[in-house]
Amino acid sequence: MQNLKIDGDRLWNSLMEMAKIGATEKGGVRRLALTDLDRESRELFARWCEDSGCTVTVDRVGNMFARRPGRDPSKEPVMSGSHLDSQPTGGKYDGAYGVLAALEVVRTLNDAGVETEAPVEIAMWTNEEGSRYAPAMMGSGVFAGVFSTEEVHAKIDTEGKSFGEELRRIGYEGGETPGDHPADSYFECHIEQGPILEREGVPVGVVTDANGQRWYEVTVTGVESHAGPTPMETRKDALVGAAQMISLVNEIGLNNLPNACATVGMLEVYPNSRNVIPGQVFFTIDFRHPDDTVLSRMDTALKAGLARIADEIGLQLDRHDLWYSPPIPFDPDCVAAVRRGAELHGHGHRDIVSGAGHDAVYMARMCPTAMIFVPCEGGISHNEVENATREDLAAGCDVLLHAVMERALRTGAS
Ligand code: HGY
Ligand code: MN
Ligand code: MN
Repeated sequence: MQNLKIDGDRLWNSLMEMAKIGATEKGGVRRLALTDLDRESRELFARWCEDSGCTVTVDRVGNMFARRPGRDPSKEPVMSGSHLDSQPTGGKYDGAYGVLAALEVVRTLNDAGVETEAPVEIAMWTNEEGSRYAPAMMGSGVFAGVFSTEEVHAKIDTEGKSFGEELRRIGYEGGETPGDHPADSYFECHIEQGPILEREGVPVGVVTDANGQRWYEVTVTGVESHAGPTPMETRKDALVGAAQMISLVNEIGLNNLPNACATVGMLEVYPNSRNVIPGQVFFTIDFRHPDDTVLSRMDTALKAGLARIADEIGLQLDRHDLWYSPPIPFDPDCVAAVRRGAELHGHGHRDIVSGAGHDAVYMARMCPTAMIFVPCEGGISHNEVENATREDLAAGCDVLLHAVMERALRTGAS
């Protein structure tokens, strides 16, 4: 078992093949959840899994599972996977690496004729990104019982298309009840999406914890009027209010360093005409921190600050607390298996906390879970220039192979 290694070229070629689906001119991918491109990536994934002897099932929110049988079908599967949907200006590796690294583990086990005790199963989660349909980690969230199938199906995108109708349109509303699918453990490979591993020259990140997140949607309403004759002192300018609120978000992030992150990613101005004082502004807020107490403190400061600014300018404030995903520790035994995999394969490694959310965050509620990070160039992700090296991607996949085999070859009660 110890000297078994994955085929790095095959993994790389699969990544490049998958990256053709939704490829953008700048070298990234645009493969939004539940679009025809999502369907195309699912079909390629399913074909590759079936070619590798797996049986593919789909649940009611489109999560896909490709199971490689083990000697004992009564044992719960050792799962590994990630997502294939991307950001609008996403990269080739965010998500796809975790799905295709899991497939490479299956292909390697097939080549070596390894029969595991427990089944090995690849998971492909619907709408991890939360870009077209918010919040993020939606498919794994339903699987973990955080969201209901019905509430997720009812979500609508900016064009008014519902999750459920789009899922049916692409043909991926399966019959399995989400979460009715026990698992022994779950491992996810992912690029770090931050600068630490590259900066330290370390190829493998042993992910011990994941940040907590709080997402908000804010609508500020003032009075739209003529930009010319309306005196400054009488204005109720929604954009001036939003601008002060956006500065507040940034300030809250800076006041909670070194681990806080605070981002306004979406902003819509109404009526968005150069000579009309904006009457309404919509924007989103994304807070992150590994310590729940600090995340709560950021939440309190935000709510007080938004109300103060709205009051000072005489604006109506509507704040929707969209999503809260608490910080989580990953399973010590699975984390140790990842560390052992790195050591056995002679790959440098260091413990690291995930700044990004991942499906593993919700799988950690269902079974022992851990993650494996590899560096990405400049720490850049959610950007079409996202890049990673063939060697690092292979190193992370070797570690995944070890962790999966360690769990799936165990005999006796799992
Ligand atoms: O937002 C996140 O952390 C993830 O990319 N969905
Ligand atoms: Mn991702
Ligand atoms: Mn992402």
